[in-house]
Amino acid sequence: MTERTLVLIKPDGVQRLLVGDIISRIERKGLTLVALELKTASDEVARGHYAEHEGKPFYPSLLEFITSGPLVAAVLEGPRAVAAFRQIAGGTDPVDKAVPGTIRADYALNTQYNLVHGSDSPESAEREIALWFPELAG
Ligand code: RTP
Ligand code: MG
Repeated sequence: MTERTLVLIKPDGVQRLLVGDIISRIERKGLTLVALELKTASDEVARGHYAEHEGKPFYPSLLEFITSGPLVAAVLEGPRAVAAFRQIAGGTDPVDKAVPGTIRADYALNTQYNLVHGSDSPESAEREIALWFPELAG
């Protein structure tokens, strides 16, 4: 059964010229790009996207970071797309958790500036796709 996931290449990935590399990894994994767009997150979209983290100590700096410049938003499709993208992204902490060979382990040092976001469940994916690509929701 096919599944969709919402991916962001965060502003650090755009600034560091890693967009091509990250998209290449997605394509090599076999996930299909359904939507791909350069966007700058409004405060409203950022708050909606990271609502689950409201109140946590890192929330204000997370909002500032995610709205700090252009990012790439994408919808990927494929079997187990949610887990498949999180596998190639690696764990949240790029040093302690991400396994070598993953995007975060290979290119990041810092838990905040960890280059990519991937939905954490099919339900989150539905919600996030509706937020970032309302024309695709449903
Ligand atoms: P994401 O939502 O961005 O895909 O990352 P994730 O599921 O691996 O991690 P999550 O717990 O959802 O955290 C969301 C993002 O918040 C930043 N963060 N900073 N300073 C910190 O301790 C901390 N913890 C999380 C990261 O940018 C993380 O990806
Ligand atoms: Mg998350």
